[in-house]
Formats: sequence, structure tokens, C-alpha cells
Amino acid sequence: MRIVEARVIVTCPGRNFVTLKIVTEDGVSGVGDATLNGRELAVVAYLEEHVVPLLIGRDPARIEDTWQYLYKGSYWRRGPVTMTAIAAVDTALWDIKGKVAGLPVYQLLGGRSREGVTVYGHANAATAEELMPEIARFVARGYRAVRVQTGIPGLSSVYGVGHKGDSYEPANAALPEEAVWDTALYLDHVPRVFADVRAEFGPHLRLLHDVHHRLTPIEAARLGRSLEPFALTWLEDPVPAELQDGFRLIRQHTTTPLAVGEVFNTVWDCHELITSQLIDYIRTTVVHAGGITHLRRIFDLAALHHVRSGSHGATDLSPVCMAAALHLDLAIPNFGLQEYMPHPPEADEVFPHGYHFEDGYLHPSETPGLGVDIDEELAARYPYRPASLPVNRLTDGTLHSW
Ligand code: KDG
Ligand code: MG
Repeated sequence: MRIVEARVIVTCPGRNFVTLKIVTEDGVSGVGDATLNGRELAVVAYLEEHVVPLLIGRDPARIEDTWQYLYKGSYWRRGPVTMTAIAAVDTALWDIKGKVAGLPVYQLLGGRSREGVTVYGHANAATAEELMPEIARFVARGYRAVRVQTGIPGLSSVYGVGHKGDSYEPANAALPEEAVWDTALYLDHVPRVFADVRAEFGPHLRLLHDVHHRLTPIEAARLGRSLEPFALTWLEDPVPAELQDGFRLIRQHTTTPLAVGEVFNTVWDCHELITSQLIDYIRTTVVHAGGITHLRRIFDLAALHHVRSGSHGATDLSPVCMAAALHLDLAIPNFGLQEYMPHPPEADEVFPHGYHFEDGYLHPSETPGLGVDIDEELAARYPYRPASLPVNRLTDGTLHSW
């Protein structure tokens, strides 16, 4: 069997998504997510100009060999654009393999290691008072774990605090919006919020918080220590993570568990974090970390070092990525948590899928392959819209990060 066609489909049902569809000479097709938030068209060009011509005529069954060929054969290894493109190919090939075998992909990965995939949702609110009903909404729907983010008194907008409701969309303007950030206000406010949340919801609800890379290691250590009484499941992205050694300093000072990895794209971004046991959860996911093949490699390394998975699952990862992530989540021994932000209805219609939420768990589709597709006619009705992630400046105007 040979690959005869590979199409790159760009659509914007509520937000931009890039999808690769690979078709074989027998008419079997597979899909892969290729969405890189705010840099979507760079991946489109990489795929169309450099990858698709290499796929035509290849054997779709050779997943590992194709992965190695695209990774090593380009000379220029790694990087988010390259690895997102490779991920899309890899995911589509696993989809095809499942369809050809007549099995859901998780069966090809070793079968079920659990009954369902425990997910966490995002409770966001501008104020601490508005936050409690938001968290209660998740508890009422059966969520066992909730990420808690609030506005900070004195700051007009805070990255990662979405509007009320399920959708979380930080890429909100064609050119990046700019906000002001103040670490002292933040460090003062967040422990008070968690004290209130624990008082209201008791000790058993699993709570998470995302710092969005905005602290230095010693500031993060202080935050982690001040949150210890509230027993978070994880503190996410406490510092920018290019310097893996930064986590060593945080680790020396706090027992609050640490999660990182949504911006990583290979095992080389986290091998020190994992092998030195500097983190507790690795948040790499299918679309940005080289597909199912490479993510499995990262998770296997993590399993050896007491690190569990906690894959990124915000709405800028398409339902194709979510479907693929769920198959891997179900199969690996060291699954921790899966982030889940439901997509808006128009995105769900463009990407018909069989995974479903029930009682705090997501369950992948039982149909052969990934159990997700793209409705290309419908997708064509939602043209691409430029959208960028915002930036933060400190009060004196210095560029910070998010
Ligand atoms: O594209 C960036 C978003 O996916 C990111 O800001 C979401 O931090 C995020 C999270 O944890 O979901
Ligand atoms: Mg995050």
C-alpha cells in the first residue's frame, strides 16, 4: 500500500486549526493535527513545501521509519514548526494503521491500562467571588480536578484567565495585545485565593494552577511553598523552561508538585527535568511533540523516573489531537491527568469525533483508528483569520512574557 495524496486543510471554526489528511491508494485516509497557535501558516508551508512531496509513494505502515526520515533527514532537527509537522504525519499514519487493522489506536499501543482518562477543566474568574460558582459548576458536572485562575487586584487583564464559560482563547487579536504584569501583586494574591477555595471545597478536590512561565526560580519557590497548605495537584509552568536547571532551585524549596512541557517539542527539552526528577508531570502532547511515536518515547522515559503524564489540551489543540492524546493516555502505565477544554460547537461539527466525557473521565472512540475526522466541506466555510497570543510588560515597560 502506498500514500497517494496528502492535503493540508486550514479552517477557523471559532479559532484556527491546521489538519493534515493522508490518503492511501486503497482509499484509506488518516488525519493529524498540525495547529501551532499564532504560527499556523508556518506549519502549512513546512508541510506543503517540504513534507508532502516526501510522503507520496511511501508505505503508510512504516510509521517509525517515516518519523526518523522526517526528523533526521531534514538535517535541521527539532523546533516547534518542524515537530508539529512531523506530529501531523505521525498521527495520520497511526490513524491509518488502526483503520487497516480494524482496531482503535489504543489497542495498537498495548491496550487499556485504565477504564477512563481523568481530565481537569479550567475554572476562570475575574474575581475571587465569581470563582467559587465557576468551580462548583465543574464539580457538579463530575470533574475530579479543576485548574483555578483568577484576575489579580490591580492588574486590568491577566493571561490565562478566560471569560466565564468553557472556551479559553488567548489568541485574541491579529497583532499581539499588550498587558501589564506585576509579580508582587500576583504572589500576594494567589495563596489567598487557594485558601478560600480549600475552605469552600474541602481537601479532596484536586486543584491545579498555571503560572504561565511568569516567575523566576526563587519567586516560584516562594509561591510553591506558600501553596503547600492547600495541597495542589500541580503548579504549572512556574518559570520559562529553556533552562532546565532552574527547576532544581524550585525543587530545593518546595514540595508542591511541578508540571511543565506544553511548549516543549522533543524529549531533549525535558530529559534533564525527567531524569533528575525535577518535575512530577510532563505536559508534552501529541501535536507539538512529534506525534504519538515521540510522545510515547517521552512518557516511557518519564515512567522510569516517577514522572507522570499531564498532556496539554487547551482549545488551540484540535479534536484530532485530543482524540490521539486519549488513545495514548489510556494505554500508558504512567498516565497522570489530561487537560480538557471542550471546543466550541462549530469546531466539534467540523471535526466529528467519537470521544466523550462522562463522570470526570474522557473515553476515546472504539471505532478503528483515532475515531475523528474532518468535514472538509464544512471546514471550507470558515476561512483562516490571523490571531496572535498577547504579551506582557512590567509596569516600567520591560517586555516580560505572557
Ligand atoms: O496556545 C497557548 C495555550 O494553549 C496555552 O496558553 C494554554 O497554558 C495553557 C494551558 O495550560 O492550557
Ligand atoms: Mg499551561
